[in-house]
Amino acid sequence: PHATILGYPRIGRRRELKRAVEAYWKGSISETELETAAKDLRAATRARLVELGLSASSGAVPESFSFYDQVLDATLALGAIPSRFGQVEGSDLTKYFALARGNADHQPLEMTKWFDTNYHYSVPEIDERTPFVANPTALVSLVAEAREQGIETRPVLVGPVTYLLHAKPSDDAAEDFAPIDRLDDVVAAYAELLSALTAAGAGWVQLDEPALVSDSLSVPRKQTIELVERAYAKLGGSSDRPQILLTTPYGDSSQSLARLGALPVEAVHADLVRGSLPETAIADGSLAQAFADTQLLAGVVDGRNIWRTDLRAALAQAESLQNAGIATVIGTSNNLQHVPHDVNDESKLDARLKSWLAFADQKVEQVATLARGLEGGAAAIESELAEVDRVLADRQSAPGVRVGAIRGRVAAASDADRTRVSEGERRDAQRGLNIPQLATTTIGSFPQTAEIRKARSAFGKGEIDEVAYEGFLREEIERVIRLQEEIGLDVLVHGEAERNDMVQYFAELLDGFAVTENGWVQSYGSRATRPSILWGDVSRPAPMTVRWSSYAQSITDRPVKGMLTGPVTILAWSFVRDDQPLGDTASQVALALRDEIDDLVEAGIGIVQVDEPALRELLPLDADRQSAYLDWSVAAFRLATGGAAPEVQIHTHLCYSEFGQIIDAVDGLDADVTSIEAARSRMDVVVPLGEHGYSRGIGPGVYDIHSPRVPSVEEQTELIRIAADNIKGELLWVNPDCGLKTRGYKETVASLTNLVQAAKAVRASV
Ligand code: THG
Ligand code: ZN
Repeated sequence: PHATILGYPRIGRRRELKRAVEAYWKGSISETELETAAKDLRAATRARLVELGLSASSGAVPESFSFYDQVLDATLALGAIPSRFGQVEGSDLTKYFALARGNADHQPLEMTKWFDTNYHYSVPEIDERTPFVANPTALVSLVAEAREQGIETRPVLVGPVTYLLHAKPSDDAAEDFAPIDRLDDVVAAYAELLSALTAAGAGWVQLDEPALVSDSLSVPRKQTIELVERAYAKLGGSSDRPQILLTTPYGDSSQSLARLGALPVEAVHADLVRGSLPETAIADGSLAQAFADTQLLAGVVDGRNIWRTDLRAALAQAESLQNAGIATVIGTSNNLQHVPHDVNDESKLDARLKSWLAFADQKVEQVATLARGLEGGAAAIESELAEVDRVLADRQSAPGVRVGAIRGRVAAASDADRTRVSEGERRDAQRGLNIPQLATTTIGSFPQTAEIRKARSAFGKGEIDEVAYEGFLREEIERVIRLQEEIGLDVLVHGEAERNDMVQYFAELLDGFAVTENGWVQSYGSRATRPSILWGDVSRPAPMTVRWSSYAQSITDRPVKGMLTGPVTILAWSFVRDDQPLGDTASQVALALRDEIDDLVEAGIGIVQVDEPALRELLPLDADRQSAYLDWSVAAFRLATGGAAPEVQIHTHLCYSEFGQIIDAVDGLDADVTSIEAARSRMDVVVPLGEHGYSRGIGPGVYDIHSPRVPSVEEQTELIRIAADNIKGELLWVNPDCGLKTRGYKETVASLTNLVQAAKAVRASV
């Protein structure tokens, strides 16, 4: 292709897709109306991409729309409907949403993280008998739709190896079955899809194979490349197909790049932001030889962050490939679905900060600019290069980007600052908190009612003043405290009614962060978040949570937990500056939180929870980089919490149960109590914890908050018993799996009442 991007945000500049899809789910618009809204959105996207500089011919415009998820799209295109769904009546779209969201009779497909991004995909369920019958209807109609618009488009599909390596065996599969065992069958279905695309007139197709850059999959990387060679020998060998672009976003494919170039495909992409150039293979000519008949799509524009690209450096990377005799095309490192639409939709951002930023539309322009540079040399884009030089220099020297006092404090932080007295000494010091065995608590948030959202929005718009808003929140806190007392919980929370989001709330109060108006990024399905922008040195101009926590503590005799979001999670769910190591940035955030903990304790709070649900998400795909990551992330948490006196009990919360890979790191956090998800896996985690000899407080969730179902006393009693059989009563806490923010009050009260009863029942018998 010509200069291109791997994909573009599909939710719409004003989340048009979210609105249409949710209206359809509610029944307020018809399927035809939804299809029309989607068609309009796709047409607007294609036109915009051409306007921003992509060619309308040669497949430069990717067809990366999805109603819900691109992996689910592949499942439907392959006809791989799990047999547990039986015959779903209705249109393709009805089936699609039944898999995505479940229906009256069926649980939805599970959702999980896509590589190391904040995006969640629908996990395919495959067994020995899963049918693979190509259903090209949706793909083919996109090609026709684009042609009507005068654009020769490039359909995009998750590739066969990545698809199967991200599937799980269905419940019907034999013990020793792995989805990748079905590779040949799946490849045959892909071949049919490609044939149908050729018939529809598609000149190019994009097949994404990021599995090639990951060490976190069920097969080792050296086997992944062999699987890819097998699959593409077959797919590429067919003459009845469009030209193939094979992509490897999210990491480093330099080790396998020459082998990919030798495949019978027409173009191979490399992520040159996360990955590197294979210098030796360039120098000895072997890369050029492998790419003799293949284009190399150089992913030099970063699709994972929102900073303006250093165009000179990007051009130099692409030129070094071109000068080595390789047919080089400019592209992005990955699909732009992970960044917001357009910086120009932000009217409230500081103008100077704005000039440093590039969202999806600006990244497309950069790709087009670099393509002109690659063709005509640096001279052809001199004014753009000069502009970026100016912007980058401005960013270097702008006030707030480097603050001496903050840097000095980080530099002075020592291991002693990250180390509390021994666990045993702390446990003794904390006896004054009078916490019973099998203590009951919640994770932090209580239901966010329509009333709460209304009040927050009214305050945001200036419709009610600070005094009125504060009064509202105090009443809400008092209500939540009384409710917890009535239910009989041991350790209370204030409920977090003041927080829109557990990261954005802090970003709005810390220096060094900015928040956006329209910077939505899809998280899963119709849901999105607005990641904050961490642009400068971080500090805390004033206490952030003390008002709410100390008020809550002042109206009850029971202990109230202070509630903070940890440094790693704040980084993971923001767009973070790219001009210094993440670990340095994390230390700054940690020091701000450390001061907050001091202030909370000063105000009479004896227990502080520092949540790190994203600790595992940021774990690098590349095995070589994992231990360095765990070092700085654990160090940041310890810097945040290490100043707490022995009497102060530090809690943390992690939103998952499979922490086998990081159990030593969790231990290294040195928190007094850790709550984790466990109900859905029926306490599977407690056995390995017992075997590991885990000696800190632990709260495996006994109430699955992901559905409105109310777990009975018996059910929760059984889970607590399993936990108590493996973990000493003194260490064991009883709590839900996660925060209650997305739940309604009715089921919350019923479930927590049962939880307290269940804890009492087990307490009486241990
Ligand atoms: N906060 C942030 N990032 C996150 C989570 C979070 N990433 C991972 C995980 N949690 C993602 N989960 C969700 C769950 C719900 C929603 C988004 C991500 C959601 N969003 C609303 C929507 O799209 O309608 C918008 C919310 C709003 O108005 O702010 O429901 O907790 N930072
Ligand atoms: Zn959680």
